[in-house]
Parts: sequence; C-alpha cells; structure tokens
Amino acid sequence: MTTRRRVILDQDGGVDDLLSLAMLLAMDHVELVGVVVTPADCFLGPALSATRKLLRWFGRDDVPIAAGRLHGVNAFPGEWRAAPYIIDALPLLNDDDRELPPVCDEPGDVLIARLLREASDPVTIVVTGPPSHVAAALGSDAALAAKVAEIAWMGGALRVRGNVVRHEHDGSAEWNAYWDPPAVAALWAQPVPITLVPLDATNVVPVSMAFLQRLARLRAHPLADFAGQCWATTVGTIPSYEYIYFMWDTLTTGYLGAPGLFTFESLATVVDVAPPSAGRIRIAEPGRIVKVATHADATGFHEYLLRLLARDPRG
Ligand code: AGV
Ligand code: CA
Repeated sequence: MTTRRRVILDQDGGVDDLLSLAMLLAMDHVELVGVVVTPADCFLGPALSATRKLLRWFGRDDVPIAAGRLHGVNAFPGEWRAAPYIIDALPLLNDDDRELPPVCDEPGDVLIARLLREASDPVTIVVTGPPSHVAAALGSDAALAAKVAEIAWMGGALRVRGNVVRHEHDGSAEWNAYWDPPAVAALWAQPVPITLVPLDATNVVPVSMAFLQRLARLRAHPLADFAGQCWATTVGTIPSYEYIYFMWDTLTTGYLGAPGLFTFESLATVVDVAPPSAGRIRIAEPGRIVKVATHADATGFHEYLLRLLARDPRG
C-alpha cells in the first residue's frame, strides 16, 4: 500500500476555495487531515456550512473543520465575501439528509498547531486564502516548522501587476497577501519550504466559457456538475482585470496532483507591509528564498481537471 500525502487545507470560502476542497477530496494520493476556514474572502457562516456539506458529500465526517478567529488589516469587499451563500445553496450540496459534520471547538490556528504537533511525519499545508492562521500556528511553537513538509500558497504577484484596486494602494499586491501583510511577513520568517503560486501563474487560467462547455459535456458526473455550477456564478461580470475570475486556488491545489504543469523558479523575495504597496511580494536580494510557480500550462491543467472531476463523490 502506498502512503498518501497528508494535507491540511486552509481556505477562505471563495468559489475556487470550495472547489479546491473538492479537488483534494477527489485526489487518490491525498489524505485530507483538517480544514480551516479563514474569514477573509468570505463570511464565516456560509463558508463553514458549504465546507461541512462538501465533507458530508464525500462521506468524510472524520475530517476536523475549524473556524478561523484572526482578521486581517484590509477587509475584502462584502460582495465577494457573500459568494459562499450561493455555493452553500446549490442543489448538489442539499439533497442529503445525513447530519452535517461538526465544527470543532478549537480555532483554526490551534487546530493547525495540534495537527502538526501530533503528526508523526511532516504534513503539507495548502493555503488558498491569507496565511494568517498558518503563521500564527507556526509562531506559537518553534518546534512545529519541522513538521511542515511544504506550504503551497496562492498569493502574490511578482512580475505582473497585483489585483488590489483600492485608495491608498499602488496596485502591486495580490489580495491574499494584502489582507494581512504582517502575517505574510511572519510566515516568511519561518524555516519551512514555501511554494508560491502567484498571479504570474494564475493569469493564464481565467474562467472561460470554452472550458465550462467542456466540463458540461462530461455530464452525469456530479462533481463536474458542481464545479460547473460554481464557476458559472463567476462569469459575466464587468470584464475589467479587477473583476475577471481566475482559477487561482484550483490551479494552486492542482500543484499537488500535477506539479509537472508548472514552471518553477527559486527566487529571493521580501514582503512589503506598509502602504502604498502593503502586501506586495517583491523579488529582492537579499530575500527569503521561495519556490515560485512563474508559469503554468493552462491546457494541461484543464485536462487534469476534467480527469479529476469525472467522478462521483459517493464513490
Ligand atoms: O486574489 C485571488 C484570491 C484567490 O484565493 N481571492 C479569490 C481566490 O479565492 C481574492 C480575489 C481577487 N479578485 C477577486 C477575489 C474577485 N474578483 N472576486 C472574488 N475574490
Ligand atoms: Ca481564496
């Protein structure tokens, strides 16, 4: 028997965060050991509810789910945070009479710290929102960094412009890093391997009608249907860069199943914490070395998704 890769997901309830959870649950080589919901690009209530319904769908009531308690410096827009209300209401998550799995009493950072402490082998952490709870967990006990195999984080914009469009900001930051810049700086100070999937890579995978049509043609696969419905809620908004929905988090999660789709560079980086570039991750010497996905194969990623999603969560 091959051992599966043990993974903690720290997500923030967005459409592609919840799809990332579904992807991890669908990966045969991954054992999901915990889920944290960071109250960043979501309201906590519907994001936790949709998370519990996804785990119920996959019959994984055993996976601990924790609510995040930390709040960043720069709040996400309310319209974006409301997205999980829609996902939580989709028919595919609501045709089930079984009880929902519980939310544990521990807050997110405490759950991460406990899972690491109790792990006999290093654990991978996939972060699809701001890394505040991961940084807090590692900051709580210096012995925990050695228990981290790798942190794969969707964040940053290195050689491309950011996606923060705000007063008092120069547009150089990506939102997951902008929400809590000091937490990113704290994470950068931790001796753990970081793999960054920034906008440089995710810019090649906008949600496109062409891909949604291919997904639709899979038919009769509930997971593909669910993904299509989720992404359908993101199309048709104003086609300015700020509002185009990319497959940010799902591409990042795809790294676990198909690392060959990415071009990586080892880069020295620093984190800006002060305005007007708060949350910018810039290439600079001397800096913290991170493994950066600077490009991705969009066609290959689409093929990978079509294979991964052509299944029924009920097995
Ligand atoms: O910056 C990308 C991150 C990803 O983790 N999030 C959305 C993804 O979950 C923030 C974000 C940027 N632009 C957005 C975002 C938009 N137009 N709508 C919702 N969230
Ligand atoms: Ca996210």
